[in-house]
Amino acid sequence: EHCKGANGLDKVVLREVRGSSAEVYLYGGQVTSWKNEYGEELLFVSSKATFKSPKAIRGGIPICFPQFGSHGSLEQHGFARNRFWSIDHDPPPFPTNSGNKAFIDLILKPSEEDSKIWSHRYEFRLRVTLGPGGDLMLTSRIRNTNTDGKSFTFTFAYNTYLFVTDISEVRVEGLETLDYLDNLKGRERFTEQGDAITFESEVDKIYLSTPTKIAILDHERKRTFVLRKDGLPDAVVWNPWDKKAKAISDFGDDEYKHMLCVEAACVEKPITLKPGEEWRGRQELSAVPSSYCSGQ
Ligand code: TA6
Repeated sequence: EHCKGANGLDKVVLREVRGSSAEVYLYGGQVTSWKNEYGEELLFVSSKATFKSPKAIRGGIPICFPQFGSHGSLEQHGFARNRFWSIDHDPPPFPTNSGNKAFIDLILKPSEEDSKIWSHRYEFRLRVTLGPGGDLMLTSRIRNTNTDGKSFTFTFAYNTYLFVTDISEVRVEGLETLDYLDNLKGRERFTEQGDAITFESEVDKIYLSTPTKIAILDHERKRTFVLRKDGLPDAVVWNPWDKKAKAISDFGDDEYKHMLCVEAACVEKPITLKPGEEWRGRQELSAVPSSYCSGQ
């Protein structure tokens, strides 16, 4: 279903028979809503989000490409998140069959203006799929279509804003004992302690070479998000906490209590594609009652 969203921006709504749904804006190729079969919203979008170019939509799943963060010559998190994507009506076949699932294919190619800031030709295909159980899958395929023989290099993240009931009651499992780069300390490298991760102040870390499965436990709601990833070795965890929240114009002062970014990413070792080569990166999210997950 293709319709108009906030500020008249085009969006696509995916619905699954049991009642779960997702919304994808062509602006940014950005998922802004993911609801379970009870209609409960699972992603965080700020009440102050602007839905207005050139600012990226604050929440949902912005796509960071071709640069994650501010390390590099491009604007923070690259430009994919504030470009207008198109519906890809005839995508090349995917190896995994999307079967009877609800999905939409989007595509981003560089405009002439874009070529001035990043002088490469590419085709970025994004498939957003809502699985029969309400799982949300994002698959990115990025192809180097340069005709001048040049390779290009990029970093990437699915900047996923999860909605949580109370950040101080949230636990992340799967990242303990890993090395991380601390964005709050100039990307210095540290090693995480042995316990599951909990939150009591600002966090902005890039965990390196993580397991493919990360669990985010929302104790208050007795809900566990399970994030699975493929082709994306790193995982970013971010919460701005109170002080940083106040400094972000499109983010409410107290909203940090209700969000946590956990992001399948590729940051430490950038990806290089030769002309004709394609890279694929996938993030899959499911939300299940916590009891369901215990002991796993
Ligand atoms: O994903 C973590 C992060 O890179 C943080 O460093 C923080 O700045 C956040 O993204 C938000 O960035 P943004 O450009 O959307 O304000």
